[in-house]
Amino acid sequence: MEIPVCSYNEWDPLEEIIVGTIDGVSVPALTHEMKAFVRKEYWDFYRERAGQPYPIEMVKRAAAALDNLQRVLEDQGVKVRRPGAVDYGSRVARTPHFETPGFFNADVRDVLLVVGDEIIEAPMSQRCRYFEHLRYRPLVQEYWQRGARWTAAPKTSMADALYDWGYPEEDMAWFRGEAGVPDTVGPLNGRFITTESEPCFDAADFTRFGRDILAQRSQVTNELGIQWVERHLAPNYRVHRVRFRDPGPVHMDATWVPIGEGRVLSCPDRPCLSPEVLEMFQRARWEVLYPPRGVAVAEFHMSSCWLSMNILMIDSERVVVEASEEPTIRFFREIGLRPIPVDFKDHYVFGGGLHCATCDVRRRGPLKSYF
Ligand code: DAV
Repeated sequence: MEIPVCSYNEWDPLEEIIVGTIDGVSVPALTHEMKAFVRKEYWDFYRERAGQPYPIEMVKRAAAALDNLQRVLEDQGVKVRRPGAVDYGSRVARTPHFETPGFFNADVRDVLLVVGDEIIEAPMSQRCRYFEHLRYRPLVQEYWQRGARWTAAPKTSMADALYDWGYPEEDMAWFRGEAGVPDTVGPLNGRFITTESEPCFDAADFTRFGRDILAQRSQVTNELGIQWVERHLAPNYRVHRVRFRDPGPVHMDATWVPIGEGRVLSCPDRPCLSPEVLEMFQRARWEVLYPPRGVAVAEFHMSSCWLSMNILMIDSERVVVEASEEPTIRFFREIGLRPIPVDFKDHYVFGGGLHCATCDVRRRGPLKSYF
């Protein structure tokens, strides 16, 4: 039986991918942990509309962007799978520990971590995303029935103890990639919105380089979550902790982004602060490249302009990039890549770019040690 799932890195030739679906999204409540995620200028929007649908035009445009991405990928010879639509209406998610109106965005990369032939469902940490894995279950089960491995990491309870309730609101005002952030702010000072009461992680805080996987302690991933992945994947994979100068780290895929064997993009606003990791890349003669700042004109409710580097490699030559990011497109041409522009900025409002909204299922290439 041919294994339907196999991917070890972010750049081997892509054969099959999941593209997220946005239908059924509703405005999440501005819970404590979401304040470290949503830009302050939008807090009132989330306070006033929690549980309601987003403006229909906003959803339609994002859905069209996702459909368009599917077509572009298919034109490049990639098989695309989509999760089915869900209709949870304005239903409230209720567990023994909390209740909250839902969210369900399209960012499958945060929810599923594919390592080799295994699909790991991330336990997440934001209450509005508690049930998000359910959207992918029919697809994941199908892959499992065809021979893939399927693991659900211990589901985070998201009880009150998971959150640092004294986390200063003024620290939440700093946004990812802002200049001039004092060293005393939250994560820069070792303080995060999530505690260590139980393991939690989002899949997008892990970046795969064959046998080596980088892991970031962030607002949504804690040290226990990293330990869970580390011990689960040992001894076949080595997990390395990495830190960046980021006052609100959430996901690594607009911060440290490999584009092929030997080359990684580093966000100029969020330099790597881990000497051991930098040394590991230097020793293996990897080139660290600094892309230009994003320029897309879009509503960034939950992310920064650096979604420009949240790209998707079809192989180590073809890079799918947002069509309005002209400086980034030029940059890719200059370093010898073949950019494939796709109009995707209408999806940015829901927090994710081209990498966030997708999840590799199969890339052709062996498991290797690059370091
Ligand atoms: O730059 O705001 C975006 C990554 C979201 N999944 C940023 C990080």
